[in-house]
Amino acid sequence: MNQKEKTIQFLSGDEALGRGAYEAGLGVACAYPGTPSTEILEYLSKYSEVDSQWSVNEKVAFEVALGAAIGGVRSLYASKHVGLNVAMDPLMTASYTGINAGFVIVVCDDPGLHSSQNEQDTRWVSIYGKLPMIEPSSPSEAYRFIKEAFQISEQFDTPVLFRMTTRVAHSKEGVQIAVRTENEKKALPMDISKYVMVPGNAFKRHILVEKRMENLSKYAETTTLNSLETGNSGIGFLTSGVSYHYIKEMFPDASVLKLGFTYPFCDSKIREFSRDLKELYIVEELDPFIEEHVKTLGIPFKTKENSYRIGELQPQDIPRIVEGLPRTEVKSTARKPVLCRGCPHRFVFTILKRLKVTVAGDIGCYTLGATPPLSALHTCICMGAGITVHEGLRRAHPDQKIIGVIGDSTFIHSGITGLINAVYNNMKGLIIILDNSTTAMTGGQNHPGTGQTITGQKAPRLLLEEICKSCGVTNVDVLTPFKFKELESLIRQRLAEDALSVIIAREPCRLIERRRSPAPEYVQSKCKKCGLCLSIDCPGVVKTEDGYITIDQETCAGCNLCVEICSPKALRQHG
Ligand SMILES: Cc1ncc(C[n+]2csc(CCOP(=O)(O)OP(=O)(O)O)c2C)c(N)n1
Repeated sequence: MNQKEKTIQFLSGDEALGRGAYEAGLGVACAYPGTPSTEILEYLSKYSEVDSQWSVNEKVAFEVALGAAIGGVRSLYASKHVGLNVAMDPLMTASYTGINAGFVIVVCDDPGLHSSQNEQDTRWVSIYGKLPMIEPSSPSEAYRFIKEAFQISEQFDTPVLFRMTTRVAHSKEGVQIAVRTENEKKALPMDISKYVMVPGNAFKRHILVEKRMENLSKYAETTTLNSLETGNSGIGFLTSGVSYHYIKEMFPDASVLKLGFTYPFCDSKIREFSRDLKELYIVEELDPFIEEHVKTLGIPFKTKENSYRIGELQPQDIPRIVEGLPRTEVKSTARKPVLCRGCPHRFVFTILKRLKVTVAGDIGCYTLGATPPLSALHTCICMGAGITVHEGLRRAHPDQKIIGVIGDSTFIHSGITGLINAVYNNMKGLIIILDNSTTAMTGGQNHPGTGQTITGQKAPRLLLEEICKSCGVTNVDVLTPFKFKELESLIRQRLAEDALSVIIAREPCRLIERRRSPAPEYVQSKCKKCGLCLSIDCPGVVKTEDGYITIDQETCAGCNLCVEICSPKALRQHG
């Protein structure tokens, strides 16, 4: 703690975790952005003692952090839940090698799909990967538990999974902070039998992994990460994570066993807890992870019915679970997500809609090209799939007009291998890289194509056009989507050719370049009420009650896309 720092700080769960890790002597931190985990690295990057990086994807982040831990420095990996899928290959074997200095794998789940493509429950990875799992329920626990995680990692020679959820990651709390402890760097390991996972070595390591799980089970019985509160109502709750706070809010007199060390389970403690209760309830968000295990212990309990497996738990769900009632349908009042005013992606999707092509999409702001009235993006599976699913669709329908789209950060993350695959396997078609020179979806992080590191230092700038050419694509064009007509005719031309082409639609995100031009002029007498200008889904073009439109001067960024597509010429560029 430096002298200027306050001892109590108001921190989000992500920041508190970062602070705790920093104080635990963290040396290397690697991540690829993803909501709700992004702020962990953003926070850590302000400490010069921590070598922080945005890695190009989660597998790379995992391996760099693991390498540093094997090298003898406390290290941390962070990603969102789906990011861990990308890193699963090294994860499964890191469980066998173990570590040299502490290694914590932070993964942030997103119950309720605030910003994700699925709702997977990462607690299962602890069983599959044979790794301990820690689960804080609040920012102050994230701060305290992460320190413990490094100790467990070193004591048991294991990577440790550390699961956050959106509510824990993004809620804020006053956290009492302390000073950083410097750890002595350990020597580089030369232990071939431990770190070279050829079958003979891996077999022996697997035996040790099973032994480690037994030892961790014993540890689970005594660790203070699992906490017991004895109430006086005869009702007891077995829970983990943020559900604990909802229970306390709704049933303050109940007994609660909160699992902060979620896996392996503390069987004796659970048995003892349930013994004197009139009724045991298991309350957990998403999957029946605790529930399935408690069934194997033969302990009777009550729990939520299946409708609660979907979506985030709310405090008001808890009484309904106790009363055995199904979940009430949550009425969504969320506003419709829309591309920002002046967003360059809107130009591309307006063209694609006009061309009536099938578009294999990917994940980023541009996924909003799928929302009506644009409705011009037809698949979105995972990062990188814009290129590979394009190939699959074309293999299924070689005669159809199919285009693949992908963002710049996503192209570097996992699009390049798909492009090499397409070239190698003689695929034809058109890929459009929507290059807004940032990772906009997660708040505008740098990546190799921006020429800056996480701390804003200059880095060699990766040129996407050169990468595409090196992959073997011969038709590579770079064009700003603001040259609307040129871009449209280039797309038409490339679509008609019997070749594989890449068009890089390059224009910086409006949130980086806050450039605004005057709003266009609207001549109502020329307006045919055809609705073309409304079809681009721009928040600046507003339909009036009499069927005409008005340009919202406050909202309009002056991109003039509406001018481009207004065939009656009722809209014209200002001045
Ligand atoms: C495996 C995985 N990691 C991270 C994310 C979170 N995420 C979604 S899209 C995206 C990148 C968006 O950047 P880019 O491709 O440049 O598109 P933009 O949003 O800038 O249009 C990220 C990091 C994710 N969904 N999946």
